[in-house]
Amino acid sequence: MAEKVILLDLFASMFGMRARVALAAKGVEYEYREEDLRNKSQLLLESNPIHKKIPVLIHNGKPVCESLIIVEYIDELYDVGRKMWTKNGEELEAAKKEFAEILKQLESELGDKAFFGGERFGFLDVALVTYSTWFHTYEKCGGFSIGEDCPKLIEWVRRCLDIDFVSESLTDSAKVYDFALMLRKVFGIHTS
Ligand SMILES: N[C@@H](CCC(=O)N[C@@H](CS)C(=O)NCC(=O)O)C(=O)O
Ligand SMILES: *[C@@H]1O[C@H](CO)[C@@H](O)[C@H](O)[C@H]1NC(C)=O
Repeated sequence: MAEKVILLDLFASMFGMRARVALAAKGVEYEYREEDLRNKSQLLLESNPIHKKIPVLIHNGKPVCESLIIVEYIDELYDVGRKMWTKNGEELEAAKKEFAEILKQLESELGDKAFFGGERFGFLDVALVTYSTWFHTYEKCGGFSIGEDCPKLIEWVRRCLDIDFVSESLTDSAKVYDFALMLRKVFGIHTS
C-alpha cells in the first residue's frame, strides 16, 4: 500500500515546524496543507476534535496530533531499537550499526554537559531518558555494550536515574527485557 502522509500546518507555527523538520530529516514525502485557523478545514476538525490545533500528521488516514508526538512518531530510534529484539543475521547487524550511529549522535549532542539542556534535568532529558529503559534489552538481544561505545551517554542515564522522580517513573530495565522476551514468544520470533 502506498504511504499517504498529510501534514495540516500553518506556515508560522513553531510546532508545525517541528513536524516539518522531522519529516525532512527522514526524507518522508508528504502533502503540506496550510490551515486558516480562523476557518479550519473539516479535516482538521475531524482529525483533532478536542484541541482543533495544528500540526496534525495524517498517516494513511490515521491522525497524529501534538508536535512532539509527531516527531516521535517519525523518529526512527524506536524502529531501529525494535529490530534489536525482532531481527537476526544481517538485518540485526545493519540495525546495530544504525543504532550505534544514533547513540553517537546523541552523545555528541550531550557533549560534556551533565544534561542535554545543561546543568539541570530538562525538557530533552524527559524526552530521551525513557529510551534508556530498553537499552538493557537491546544489549542482551544485540550482543553489544552501549557503555563501551558511548560511556558519556550511560553516565547521563545514571545521572537521570539518580533523580528520584525520574527513577520512580521509569520501568525497570529487567522487566522491560522480560516483556520483550515474552513478546518474542507471542509473535513467534526466532532468533539464532
Ligand atoms: N502543544 C501543541 C501546540 C500546537 C498549537 O498551539 N497550535 C496552534 C498554532 S501555533 C493552533 O493550532 N491554534 C489553533 C487554536 O488554538 O484554535 C503542539 O505542540 O502541537
Ligand atoms: C473557509 O474555508 C472554506 C474551505 O475550507 C472556503 O470555501 C471558505 O471560502 C472559507 N471562508 C472564509 C470566510 O474564508
